[in-house]
Amino acid sequence: MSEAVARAADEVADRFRELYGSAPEGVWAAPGRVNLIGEHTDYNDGFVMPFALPHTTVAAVARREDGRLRLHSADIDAAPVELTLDELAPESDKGWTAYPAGVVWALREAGHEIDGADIHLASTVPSGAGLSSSAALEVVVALALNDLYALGLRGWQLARLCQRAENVYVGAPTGIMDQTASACCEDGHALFLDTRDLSQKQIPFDLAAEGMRLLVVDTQVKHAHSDGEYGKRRAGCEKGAALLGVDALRDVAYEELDAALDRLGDEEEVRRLVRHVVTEDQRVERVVSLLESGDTRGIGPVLTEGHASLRDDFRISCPELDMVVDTALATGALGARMTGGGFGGSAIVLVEEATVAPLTAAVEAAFAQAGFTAPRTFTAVPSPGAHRVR
Ligand code: GAF
Repeated sequence: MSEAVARAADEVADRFRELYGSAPEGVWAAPGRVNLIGEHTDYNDGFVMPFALPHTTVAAVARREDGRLRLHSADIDAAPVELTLDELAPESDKGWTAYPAGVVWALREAGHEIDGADIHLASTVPSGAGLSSSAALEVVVALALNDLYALGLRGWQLARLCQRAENVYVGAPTGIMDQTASACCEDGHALFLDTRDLSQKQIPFDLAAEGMRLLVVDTQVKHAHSDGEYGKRRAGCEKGAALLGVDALRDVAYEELDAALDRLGDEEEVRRLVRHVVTEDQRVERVVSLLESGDTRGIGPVLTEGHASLRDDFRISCPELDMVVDTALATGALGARMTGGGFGGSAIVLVEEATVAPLTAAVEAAFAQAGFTAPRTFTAVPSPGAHRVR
């Protein structure tokens, strides 16, 4: 376990005692994620390849027997929020508590007996940065309750319940990638996930050993998934699948893409969405085979292609994300692209170790010159998925 997580666990346990007057029964951690490749493919039954970040949400938790749920976050300077389990209702809450409360609601709705809980949370996952702070929050609560109530659910089952919490309780129409990444990723690996059946393959991903780094550049442009544009893309993809007579765009083979696009006739917007999803699935498969054949540097151009597709076909980039990508490529990056849902958030940059400093400086200078808020850059190291800390 990392020292940072151990320290965070001590802090949440201490604060839990102050807030609730007794010790927690345990402390759990769940990470944010960065997605290497496979964007907006998850709700099309396609492929994704995220890995867990060292940034985590930690939760100190104890059961209650009175049907009450008490929630507190280290970020909020107020008393715990108190809820009654029987009164939890979808879309009744627009604040941060909707995520943990939604998980409790989804567990109970699925027939699991949860009698109540006291929860104190703290997170180092930047919020609104496209790094899955919401999924980390959901998964840590799901895992803690799974352990305490001995529900016996596996990581992918918890991910499905967390997705349901987000879709139905919170009201954000997201896919399954982020929750599965947080629940199932492994230290030192990227997760090749088939979102249709949640089958998984852990792919070793140790860039430092090969003299490279993956930088995450948080543009500081906040994004939100419930605000419409994400849902519109999802609806457009579903329309494309319906027009093509398939269950999901995953079922359109890359080799049949041109014929499929012809069949879409003058549905120009749907054509662009379909082209992105089908080519993106193929990019994930290319990245997997490049990594498996030991050609890690070869994935750079594939990442960059992915950015062009998200920018031009899916149309979810923004000037700040494009600036990171363009500046990084002009400064010698092996590849770069936006990551996550889009409309802000973060970009990733694959770079030789020696280029990290000049590239970071060039991106900062470009942002300053454009009058953009200064970006925050860190090196992403594949880290453990959700686990019990103590
Ligand atoms: C967000 C969603 F939550 C994911 O499900 C996924 O669709 C992603 O955007 C885009 O790949 O993170």
